[in-house]
Amino acid sequence: MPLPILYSFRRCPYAMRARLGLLLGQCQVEVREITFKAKPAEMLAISPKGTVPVLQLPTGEVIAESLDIMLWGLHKADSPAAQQLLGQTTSAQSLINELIVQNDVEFKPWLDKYKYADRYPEYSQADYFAKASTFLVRLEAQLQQHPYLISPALSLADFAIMPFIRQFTAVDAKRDLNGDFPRLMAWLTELTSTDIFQHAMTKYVIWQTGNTPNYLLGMSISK
Ligand SMILES: N[C@@H](CCC(=O)N[C@@H](CS)C(=O)NCC(=O)O)C(=O)O
Repeated sequence: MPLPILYSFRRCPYAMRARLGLLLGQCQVEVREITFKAKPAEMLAISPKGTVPVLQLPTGEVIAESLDIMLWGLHKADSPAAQQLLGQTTSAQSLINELIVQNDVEFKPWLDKYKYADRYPEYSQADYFAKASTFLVRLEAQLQQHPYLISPALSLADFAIMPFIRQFTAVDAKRDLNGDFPRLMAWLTELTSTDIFQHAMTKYVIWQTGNTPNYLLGMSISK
């Protein structure tokens, strides 16, 4: 039985969240690491927009949005653990969705401008930091209420958002964010220390037609 194929890029936060979702959903997929300089024709043929991640199912269906890949993986798992991650109540589900939308629509564009401030001279890097921080303030407030973003238990929101907070902290690794965002920084350290994240960050050689396949195997959350 052929496996789904995931076109991925190790350092892309969207691809990271997709890999995490597939791991959490206990899905077994073939991973094809790409390079942006030479995107594989096989990937462009199924997803001409050319972004990663892209998941190609054995049925031919193509999922080319990271959040949809996470949702596919978790719905496929159909387990109590996956249900917990997806949110047990409609209010949990809507908070998960709201936080992820704020991450993707509002925070990520400010993060990109903060990271590449020299390309956006309208404002200073400090201004972009301040704009992006609005979201961090909200996450810090969430984490004051419980250990994870929406409740005492991990959810899709934690895994979908964490790669972007990690990217934000890496822009200026010398900047200490523990003073302003102590809970968020502890949360980030905890999540990036999990086996599942370490597994999601496995290094693969760039895929080429005919390569020996690399597989991502599902796993449960452990530290
Ligand atoms: N909305 C997409 C965004 C994916 C995305 O923008 N990925 C970036 C890498 S982090 C990409 O593939 N960019 C294409 C390029 O740089 O050529 C998703 O959630 O999957």
